[in-house]
Amino acid sequence: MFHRVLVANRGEIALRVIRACREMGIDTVAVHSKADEDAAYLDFADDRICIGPGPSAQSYLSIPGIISAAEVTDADAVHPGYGFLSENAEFARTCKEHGIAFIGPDAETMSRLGDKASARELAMEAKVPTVPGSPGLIEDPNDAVAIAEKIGYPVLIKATAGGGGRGMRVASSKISLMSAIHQARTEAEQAFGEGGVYLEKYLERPRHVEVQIMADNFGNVIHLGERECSVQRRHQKLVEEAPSPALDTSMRKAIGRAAVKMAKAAKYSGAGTVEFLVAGKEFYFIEVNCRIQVEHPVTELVAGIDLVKEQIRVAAGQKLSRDQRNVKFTGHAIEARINAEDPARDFRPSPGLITKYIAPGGPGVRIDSHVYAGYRVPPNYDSLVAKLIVYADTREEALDRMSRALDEYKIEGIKTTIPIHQEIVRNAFFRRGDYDTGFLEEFFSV
Ligand code: MV4
Repeated sequence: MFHRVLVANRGEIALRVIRACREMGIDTVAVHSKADEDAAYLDFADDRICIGPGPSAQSYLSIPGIISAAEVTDADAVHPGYGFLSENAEFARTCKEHGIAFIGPDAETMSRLGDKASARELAMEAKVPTVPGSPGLIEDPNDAVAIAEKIGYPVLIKATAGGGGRGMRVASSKISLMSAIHQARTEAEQAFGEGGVYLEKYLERPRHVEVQIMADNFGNVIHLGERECSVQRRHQKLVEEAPSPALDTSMRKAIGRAAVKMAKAAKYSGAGTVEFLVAGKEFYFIEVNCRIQVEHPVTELVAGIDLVKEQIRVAAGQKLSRDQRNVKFTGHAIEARINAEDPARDFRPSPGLITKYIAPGGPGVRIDSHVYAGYRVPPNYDSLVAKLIVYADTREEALDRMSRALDEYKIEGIKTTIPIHQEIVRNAFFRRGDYDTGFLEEFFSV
């Protein structure tokens, strides 16, 4: 097992990783920027090291900075958390070259899956259902037109370097397709320095369902069930739940198997997420995320597994702690992302000093957060201040528990997303499980 893990992240996920390491008897080093130097969670690590003078995200994005920090602190592994360098193949490769274990899949797997068109091709090869569309990148716009006429408009042009909703363009006719390809290319070249685009049939208001997978370095792969992630705004998720109210038993089984098939085809190792769009009774692969995700706690609660500990174990060369038969799902979990944003003002960021902080508790309530009264939310990073996760035997009880926990939650000094969560959890459609990716825009005019 590792001796010392460098936690290459900040905020709640840094604390989440520190907690897992502490329980496993592994020393931790927390890195921090100057802007984060007073954050109390840094004291939970065994050691801390400043990796950047500036207030911006740059410190946490510096490969030389993080590698140097690992070397001077004698860390034998790096946990990248989510965001920042977590899906950067070059970072994973550099860690390896320096004899530091990267807690995640290897660089080759990450670059193959990080390229969306290439991930899609791999899914097709593995006979995992994909959205009808181009077999690979679009070379000639005339090929795209031919495909679009065959599958029918509207179609969606996606940047292969994109993902998470960036660099997409809908087209409803031949003319608009020609310009969509051109625009998507130009935009992708600008944003990612990679102009490759591919085409998919445009699905109207699909559901976003993702499957948690876990793999070791001996070819063993399991799934830990799905998460329903359709409550989002501008590609930022706000609520996630497990299991998905959209799936019946047979679809659940099929989507889990498809995710495992995809992970095996990619020779995956570590924790990952296979994303699907669900439309009616069909599901289609769209992307793989090569990291632990923000919403991983809902899976931990229903599958009874600590995903961060398991990531660390498999990165240290251990076999998966259980096989698929030993994964049993019970109950229902819901996560509400509490962001420092003002939902009444277009979710404008609301950083600043937290003057009062009372967190909910009691049965079935979990809070993953690094904040407290007296903590100043810096303006430079993403606005997540806490994840409120509830667990109960049934979905209905979980909804009531969430409602109760949100009522108990008192955060003053900054605006938060708590009020909109209270509305969502009481919304009749949401309570029925009758929602898709258009839900928030439709009901909350956000
Ligand atoms: C789509 C789609 C409709 N049809 N692909 C957006 C994020 C990226 N991961 C994939 N996305 C979508 N891909 C086809 N062929 C609609 C979306 C989409 C979406 C997907 C998941 C969650 C929220 C979304 C919001 C708008 C659009």
